[in-house]
Amino acid sequence: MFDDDTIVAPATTYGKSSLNVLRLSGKDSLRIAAQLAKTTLEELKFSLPARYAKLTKIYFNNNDLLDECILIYFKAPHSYTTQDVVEFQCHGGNFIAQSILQECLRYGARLANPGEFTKRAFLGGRIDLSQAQAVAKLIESQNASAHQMLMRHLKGEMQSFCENLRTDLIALLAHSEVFIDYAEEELPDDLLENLKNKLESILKTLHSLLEQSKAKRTLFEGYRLCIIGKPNVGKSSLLNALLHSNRAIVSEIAGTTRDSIEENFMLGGHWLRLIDTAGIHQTQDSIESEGIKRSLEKAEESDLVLALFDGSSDLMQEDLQIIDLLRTYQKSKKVVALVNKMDLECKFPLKVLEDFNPMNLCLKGDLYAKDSLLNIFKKNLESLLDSKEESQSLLLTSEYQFQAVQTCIQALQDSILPLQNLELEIFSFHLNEALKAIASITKPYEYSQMLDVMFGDFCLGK
Ligand SMILES: Nc1nc2c(ncn2[C@@H]2O[C@H](COP(=O)(O)OP(=O)(O)OP(=O)(O)O)[C@@H](O)[C@H]2O)c(=O)[nH]1
Ligand SMILES: [Mg+2]
Repeated sequence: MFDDDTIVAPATTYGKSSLNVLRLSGKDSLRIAAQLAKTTLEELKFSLPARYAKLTKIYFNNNDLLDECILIYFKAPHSYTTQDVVEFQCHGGNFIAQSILQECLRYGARLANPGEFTKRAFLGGRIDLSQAQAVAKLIESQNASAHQMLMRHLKGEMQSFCENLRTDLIALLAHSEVFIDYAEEELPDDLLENLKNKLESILKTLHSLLEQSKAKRTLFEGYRLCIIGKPNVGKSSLLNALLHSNRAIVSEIAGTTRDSIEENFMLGGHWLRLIDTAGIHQTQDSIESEGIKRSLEKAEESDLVLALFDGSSDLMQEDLQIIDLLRTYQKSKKVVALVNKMDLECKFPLKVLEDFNPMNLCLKGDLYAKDSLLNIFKKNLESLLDSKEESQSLLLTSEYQFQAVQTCIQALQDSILPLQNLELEIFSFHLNEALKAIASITKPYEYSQMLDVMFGDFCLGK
C-alpha cells in the first residue's frame, strides 16, 4: 500500500499572501531539495540539520535564482508522514510556488493526491484512522465546539474508546469460545446471564454514542438558519443587519424578495449559513408562488428557524399560517419567534406567540448600540447555539464512523438470539463481525480501496 514515490504538494492555497509552503515527502526529498538549491546531497545534509530552519537560495531553469526560501528537513521517521520530508517556505504569490512545484516534478517527485500526506502518516503508523479523519475535518471545522471535539479525536480519544470497546468484546468472545465445545448440560448456570449482561452494557454504550452523535451532527456540518415571515416584516433587514452589509434589497414594497438569499456569517464561535426567504402569503402570481415554495423548502432543510412578525401590524391570516408552521418545525428543530418594528406602536397580539417566548426586535435606528434589541437577540441566539453544542461526551464525526458503529450494533443485536439458544459458535461469529466494525474506525488495514476513497476527500497537500 505504501508506494515508493516522493510526493510534492503545496500545503497552503495559492493567492496573494506573504508566504507559501510546499512539502516534499519520500526517500528522495532531500536529493530533490539539493537539486533545487544547486548543491549536492552530501553538502545539503551537512548544512541542513534535521528540524533546523535554513535560508536557502532556490534556482529554476537550471541556473536562474527563483527565491530565497526557508528550508526545513524532517528526518524519517520523525516527520508527519514518517518519511523524509522537506518543507519549503517561499515568498507568496503563484509564480514562485508553482515554479518550485514544477522543479520538484522535473527532478523526479510526483504530485501528491489529495490527502496523501495524511494517508502516509496513517500507513506509517503515526496516526490511526480516527485521527486522520479528524485532520481532514479540522481543516473544514465550522465552529469552536466542532474544533474542540476534533482535537479530542486527534489526541486519540476515539482510539482509546475503540480500544476499550475492543477489549470488552474480546473478553466476551473469549468467554464464549471457551465453552463452545461443552455440552449444554455442562455449561455453567450463570453463563447466559453473564454474557447477556456484558452484551447489554456494550450495546447501551454504543446506542448512547450513536444517539448523542446524531443529535449533534450539525456541529460538524455548520448550522443553517432560515428567516421566514409574511411579506414586509423585515426579513431582509435582519439578514443585512446580521451580515453588517446591504446584501439584500430592502423596501417598503411587500414581496421585494422573490428568491431565497444565502450567506455565511460568524456569530460568536459559530459559523452559520443564513437564509433570507420570500414572504409567505396567499398569491396567484406563479413566480411568487415558486418563491414561497422555496421558502418552505429552505425552512424545512434548516436547523433553526427564525420567524419574524410585524409588531406594528394587526394579526393576519399569514401570521397564523406561520405560527402553524412553527408548531410543526418545533418537533424537529429549534424555532425562534421575533416581533420586529418595536419602534412603532405595537398592534400585534403578542399572546398568540406565548408558546414560543418571542423576543422583541427593532431593525431601525442605531442597530449596533450595546443595548440594542438586535444585540440582545444576537446574544440570545449565541447562547442557544452554545447550549445546542455543549457536549462532554465523545462524538462520532463522520458518516464513515456512523456506519461502523451502526454495523457493530447490528452485529451485536444479531448475536442475542443465538446466545439465548446457547448457539455459541453463531454468537461468536456475530461478535467477530462487531469487532471488525469497531476496528474499521481506527485501523482498517484490509480495505485498501476504501482508504483511497476516504483520503480522497482531503485537500491537496494534507
Ligand atoms: N419602522 C421600522 N421599519 C422597519 C423595521 N425593520 C424593517 N423595516 C422596514 O420594513 C420594510 C420591509 O423590510 P424588508 O426587510 O424588505 O422586509 P422583508 O420581510 O424582507 O420583505 P419581503 O422581502 O417583501 O418579504 C422596509 O421599508 C424596512 O425599512 C423596523 O424595525 N422598524
Ligand atoms: Mg425581503
